Amino acid sequence: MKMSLLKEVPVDAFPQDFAWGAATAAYQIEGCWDTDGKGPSIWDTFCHAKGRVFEDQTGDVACNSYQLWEEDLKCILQLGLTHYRLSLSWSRLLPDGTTNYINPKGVTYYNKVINDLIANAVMPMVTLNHFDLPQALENRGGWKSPEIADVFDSYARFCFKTFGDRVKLWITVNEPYVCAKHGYEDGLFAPGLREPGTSVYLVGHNMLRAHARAWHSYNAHFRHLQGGKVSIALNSDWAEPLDPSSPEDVAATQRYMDFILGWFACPVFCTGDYPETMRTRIEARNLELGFSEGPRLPKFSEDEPNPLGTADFFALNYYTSRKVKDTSSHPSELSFKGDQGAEGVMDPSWPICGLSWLAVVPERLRKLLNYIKETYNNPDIYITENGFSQIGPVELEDAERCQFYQDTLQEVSEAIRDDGVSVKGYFAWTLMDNFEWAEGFRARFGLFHVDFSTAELKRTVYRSGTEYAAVISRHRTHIKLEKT
Ligand code: PNW
Repeated sequence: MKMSLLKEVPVDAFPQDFAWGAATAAYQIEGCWDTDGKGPSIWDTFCHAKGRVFEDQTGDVACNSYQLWEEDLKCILQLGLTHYRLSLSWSRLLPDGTTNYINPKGVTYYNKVINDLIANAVMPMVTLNHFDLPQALENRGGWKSPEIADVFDSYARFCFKTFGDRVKLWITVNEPYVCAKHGYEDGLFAPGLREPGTSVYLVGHNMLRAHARAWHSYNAHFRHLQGGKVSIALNSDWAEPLDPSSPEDVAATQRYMDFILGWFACPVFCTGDYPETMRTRIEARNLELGFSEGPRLPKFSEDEPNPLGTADFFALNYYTSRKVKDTSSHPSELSFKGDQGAEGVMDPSWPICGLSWLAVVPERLRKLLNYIKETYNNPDIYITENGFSQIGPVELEDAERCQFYQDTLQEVSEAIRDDGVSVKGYFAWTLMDNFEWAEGFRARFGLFHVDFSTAELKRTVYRSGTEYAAVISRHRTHIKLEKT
């Protein structure tokens, strides 16, 4: 018997109905990119163009979850998850993105997944869009086009109507920050546009509009029948000043948070508008750079639903942290970073796991949870993603990842018990190794390893998977004892 590394997680700190989950996303796992009537998404197009992704890898096959769903289900059951977060491929359901044509095979696939989960007492949390916008919509302007809110709303209603009798937890859009910044500012993600300082805000705005429309649709037409909850998944670093005694760094740290988390959380949870720091900085920079082509940061129109109040819980994706220094007086071209006027750096003492941006700082999750509690009026929080990547040789004995989960869950337990943060669930990213976007398959986040070298795509549990399962099982036992 090996010593368990996760044995210290104090399971009694977690509420009885705590959601123990793992998450995935359609493009990262499904494969079958053009099978059974699926339409292409912007990630199909992006990966098929050369030079975008590590070694020109693609999600054409990925984990082949479209055909191997039952293998995924076995993994889910082996972990003993209470919840599983998946995303729907919009263009598998609606090949051209609109409800003009519904692909019956897509509906059949997701019905099977959802039914199998429920038959096994695993609650699905379903994301409507996790980066993979239908290409047909991109051809009409994609997230830059104002009409996208309407099209998204129709898609969302279709999903609520089709699956909402069984799905009670919905995420409209995954990480609007990453989608807008990587997709339209830096060009690292699909659709690969580099339009610094402009499109990023427009895209973010339309994602918020789309989200708000979908939430209102749910609220007006489905909530009373289905009784579910709808939110939007926001990613955020935790930030702290590089030099805590410098007022400039302290102010830059707040801007850093406002330009990542506040950008979306402030409109939805606080004021119905963007953070003041964003408006002020962007207007000042317009003057400075002589930019006069309209407001870069759009205004929310009075003629449509405002985003304020359009989330039934707070969905947080947390990976890493930064020390922040002020760069607001540095000369810079029109860009998001220039507007932010803050630069995040890593503390040299922080270990890096796999990916260069991913400093491992689990203890800062507790700080971020407290910040959300204070700033956004003590919402119920689901940690909808959090994980640890491996690069290089496969190590099934992933002791470092085990330590990471131990430390992280310890922090979450303290946030719940000692700080009174209302954390309702935790979803490990990710169920199994998969297509890690521009990094291809080289960065592995899985609780299960997937052998991509053969067509069987065999799933094998990592030690971290076994240990996560043991935590969940201890929590279940604890509940039973409490009830007797
Ligand atoms: C999230 N960054 O994306 C996504 O929701 C997942 O699909 C993804 O696999 C996971 O995190 C791990 O990367 C991110 O560069 C992608 O800071 C990039 C960044 C953050 C999150």
